[in-house]
Amino acid sequence: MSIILYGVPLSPYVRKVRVCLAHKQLDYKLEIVSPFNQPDWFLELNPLGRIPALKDDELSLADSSVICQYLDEKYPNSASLLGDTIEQRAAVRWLEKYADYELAPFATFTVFQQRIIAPTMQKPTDEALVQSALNEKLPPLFDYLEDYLGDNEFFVGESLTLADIAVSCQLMNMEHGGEQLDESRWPNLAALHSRVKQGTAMHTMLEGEQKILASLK
Ligand SMILES: N[C@@H](CCC(=O)N[C@@H](CS)C(=O)NCC(=O)O)C(=O)O
Repeated sequence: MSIILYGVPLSPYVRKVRVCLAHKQLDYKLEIVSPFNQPDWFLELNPLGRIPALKDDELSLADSSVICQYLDEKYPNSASLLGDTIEQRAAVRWLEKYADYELAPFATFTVFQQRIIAPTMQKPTDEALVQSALNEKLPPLFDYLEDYLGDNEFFVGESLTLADIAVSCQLMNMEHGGEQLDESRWPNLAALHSRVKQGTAMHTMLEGEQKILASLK
């Protein structure tokens, strides 16, 4: 078995795959490919030019959801991250999509992008855009997740799934952008994020991410 993951650690989608790989205790090599101006060879792995992509021996895959589902099914050596029943698996897919396509535009592609990435490209931070994401766009999305979660330990079932990981990965980028989830307003969601962050799979890689973040600043 030889797994290569292509991308950068600060991408929430790359982080999702890394947490999944760590959960499955799979060895892999992280080959750094930036989301900007990828080399031509990378477009053969993902013609859309987005990270992450993954190679497992002869197989190459793109898209974090596709990759995580593949890893879960190919290596059933630990508890499934996809849910146990058909109903649970549907709920996990919904919440993962919600995180990847609804939270991401604001948590990652606005707060993180504007505060951390834009300055590295000599572009000014559009703080009005950040404030609109924080005050108008994200709160209703967090309200929905807070209600969905209730006082359960995990979004779906009794153990960690890709739903928890995907949501937490987006919150992590918001945090990297200097914004914590308000725990007085969304206490269950904040507690879930904190649990996922402290889990060994995520915890071990956050130290490395903090170093990269410090170097960018
Ligand atoms: N749905 C994709 C989203 C991946 C994605 O948007 N990655 C960003 C980096 S965080 C990227 O590569 N952006 C470059 C681009 O869109 O050209 C996934 O889950 O893998």
